Amino acid sequence: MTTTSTREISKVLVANRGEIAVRIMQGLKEMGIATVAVYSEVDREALHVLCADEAVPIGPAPAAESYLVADKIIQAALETGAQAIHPGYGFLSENGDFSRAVEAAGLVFIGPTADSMAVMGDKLSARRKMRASGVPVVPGTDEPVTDPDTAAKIAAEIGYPVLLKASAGGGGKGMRIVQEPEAMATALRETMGEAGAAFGNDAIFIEKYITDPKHIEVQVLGDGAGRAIHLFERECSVQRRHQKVIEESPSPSLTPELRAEICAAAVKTAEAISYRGAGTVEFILAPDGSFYFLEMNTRLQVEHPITEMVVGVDLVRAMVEIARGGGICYRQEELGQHGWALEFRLYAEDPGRNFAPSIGRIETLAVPGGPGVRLDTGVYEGFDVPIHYDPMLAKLIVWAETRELALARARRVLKESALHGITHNLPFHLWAISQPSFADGSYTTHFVADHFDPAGWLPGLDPRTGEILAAAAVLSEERLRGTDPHRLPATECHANWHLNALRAMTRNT
Ligand code: MV4
Repeated sequence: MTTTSTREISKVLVANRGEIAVRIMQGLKEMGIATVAVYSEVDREALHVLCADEAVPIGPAPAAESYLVADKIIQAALETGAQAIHPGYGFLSENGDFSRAVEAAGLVFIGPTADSMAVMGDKLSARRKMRASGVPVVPGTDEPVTDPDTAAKIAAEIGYPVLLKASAGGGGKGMRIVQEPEAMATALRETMGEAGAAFGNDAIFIEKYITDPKHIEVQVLGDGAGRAIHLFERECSVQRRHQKVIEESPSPSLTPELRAEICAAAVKTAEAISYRGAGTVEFILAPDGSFYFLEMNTRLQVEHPITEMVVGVDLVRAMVEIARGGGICYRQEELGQHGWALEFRLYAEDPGRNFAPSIGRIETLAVPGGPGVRLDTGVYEGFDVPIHYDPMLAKLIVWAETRELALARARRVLKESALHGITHNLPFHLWAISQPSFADGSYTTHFVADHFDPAGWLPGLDPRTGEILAAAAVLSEERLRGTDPHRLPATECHANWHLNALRAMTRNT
């Protein structure tokens, strides 16, 4: 057993922006820990800056000149007297050089070791580590393949179709499906070229291509000394262009037996690398019920709130406790899944234009409260959404006792929510949850590609315009009829326009 020294953490710098920076600061404040924000020139009035006790400017808008500059961030922590840095997700969160530099500066990095990041950041080394630890990996190679004839020979053994994957890739970048031997040479050359250019590493490996898989991931916490626990699974199969859009927990696809097996494999993964802090082990679940390790994300994830709601934990607090040297603050035996949670990512994007990002000022952001409703937001009314960063604005999370009730609650909350000033994907979410394969839980990673038709999507009319017109129509009709607009029969209109219309008329006027 290692003796874990206890580190004082009473002030933390959050090296991030947007909703995750806000979420982390909320957790820190509840622990009585002071918060320091960093911000770029366009983020001077961003929500994470307004939420922090102190805020330090770190440079121009482009992330490469601000949120990705390790030295400036470490300097800000030292100057403000923070003892630790929480990296959030994205930016520097999975950068081993950053975590090493943080520790070299005498600060605590609230996350895993650089060694864990290195093993999992390289898909081939992760595959080898998992195979050696007895975690199932997709049938394929454990060494890079460069020669097309060797590649074709391996593919013939595995059986077509196969997938070429870049060892340095991830999140769907640097992958190619090969359907037949004739296509191998070109595909291999192209994937190697792309990987070399994108990641500075052209190592490619081959895996059997699993058709129509589900994406299941398991939340873990490790103590950094070889012990880990799991916090059950999330299903993240609603994605487009390898970006998740809706996640839920539990997964509707797992039997209790399969759940136990996958969660045990995730614990084995974390323990095999003496993982420290919060991490996520991703698996693909094939239609025949077999599951395979895909990759491990060595950070707090976007979709962590659904685990928090179903398991009843605070993952930010757990991360800080581990970083302090206090170990894992939950015991496996006391954890279970209670009810059902769904997360809807609110993006500033136009579903009708291939989900192209949109910009503008948030004119209205009104999400109803009520039981089982959580909004993790990085924006507020009056905020100009900058073009420089991720277009995700906020996450709407709902919890209820059962999946059916959670879906009913989600439908109500999505309909009653108003987001004006930018084009966004709230209507997409209403569309998604009303699809039969979503409603019955049978959806796979091909859900959006198979069912969503951008050509049939409504053109991008500014919703505020539409609602003000609708409100004017309601009010003039009311004047003629002399009745109360609140008593109108509820119209099953997908934007719940009469409620939104009243909001639109009474806000910012
Ligand atoms: C796969 C796969 C099928 N077979 N590997 C996509 C992102 C990266 N994490 C790995 N991915 C996949 N790997 C094999 N052998 C299908 C995917 C995949 C996918 C995985 C998870 C979530 C969404 C996905 C969408 C398309 C493809």
